[in-house]
Amino acid sequence: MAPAVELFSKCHALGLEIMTYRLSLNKVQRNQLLKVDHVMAISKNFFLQPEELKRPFSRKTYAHNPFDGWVSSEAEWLNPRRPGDLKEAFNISSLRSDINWPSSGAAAGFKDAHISFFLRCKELSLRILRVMAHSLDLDPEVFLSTHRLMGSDESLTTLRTLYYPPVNSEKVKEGQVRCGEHSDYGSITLVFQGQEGLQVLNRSGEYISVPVIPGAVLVNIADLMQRWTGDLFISAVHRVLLPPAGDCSARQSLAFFLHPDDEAMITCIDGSNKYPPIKSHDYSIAQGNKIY
Ligand SMILES: O=C(O)CCC(=O)C(=O)O
Ligand SMILES: [Fe+2]
Repeated sequence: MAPAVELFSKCHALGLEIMTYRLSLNKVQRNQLLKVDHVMAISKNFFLQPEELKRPFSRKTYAHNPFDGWVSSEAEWLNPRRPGDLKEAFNISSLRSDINWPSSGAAAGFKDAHISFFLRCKELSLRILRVMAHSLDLDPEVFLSTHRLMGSDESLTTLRTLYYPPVNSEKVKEGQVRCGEHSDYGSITLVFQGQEGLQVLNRSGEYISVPVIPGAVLVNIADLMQRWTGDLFISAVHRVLLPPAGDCSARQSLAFFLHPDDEAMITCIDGSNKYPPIKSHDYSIAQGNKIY
């Protein structure tokens, strides 16, 4: 059995004790992914600019997708029971050439770096979907037919670059964290951590810290994949807490949220009605609206 198939099969057989999987890549893939550092460096240049230079790219200024664009600190709460998350983000879902992405000054190269990273993640995620289907003894193409429109206005698949600024402990509100507890809504998410901080909830109800392993990509199962597979894969609840007291460092990460195409109907693959059929776009928009 190929190692990646075995990895997913084992996770499934073990009852998904840790619901996030690490996928180690071969040398060629690793070289491609070294560009992670480049994408993070360009993102950081964008985030470190004064607010007035970032505001023109704010979320909601893009007609094609209400989630695309810059999200300022405390404007999003992934756990609505906590105060706003101490992070900034920039979301990209459409690769249309007429979109007004940051391009001048410190943000030169932002658009090209992110678009090419989006395309690399797209290719990798299709391969992962094939492996996941294989690990469940399903037709390897079963998930692919509904992931054909990534990068167009008919798919919510999103590349998100995240910047967690240094924390000023005197200004932190009660219960405030860098990224509140949540699961992602689509099919899978690829996560690239620049620094540690991400924690994933296991079946025993404990949060486990996810180490940073050079050359490894983290694959998080998201909600629609759980519904689709009737709980054979379980979506991973995760969070990023504040750094330890006295740690004034910033943190960066990149997340590629894979979503089935907008019109795809997600129906349990075993033919059961464990979860009623739902349109991918309807589910994700409803979930997305809860966090702002
Ligand atoms: O920063 C991270 O490591 C994870 C971010 C995340 O979970 C999210 O934006 O959905
Ligand atoms: Fe997440």
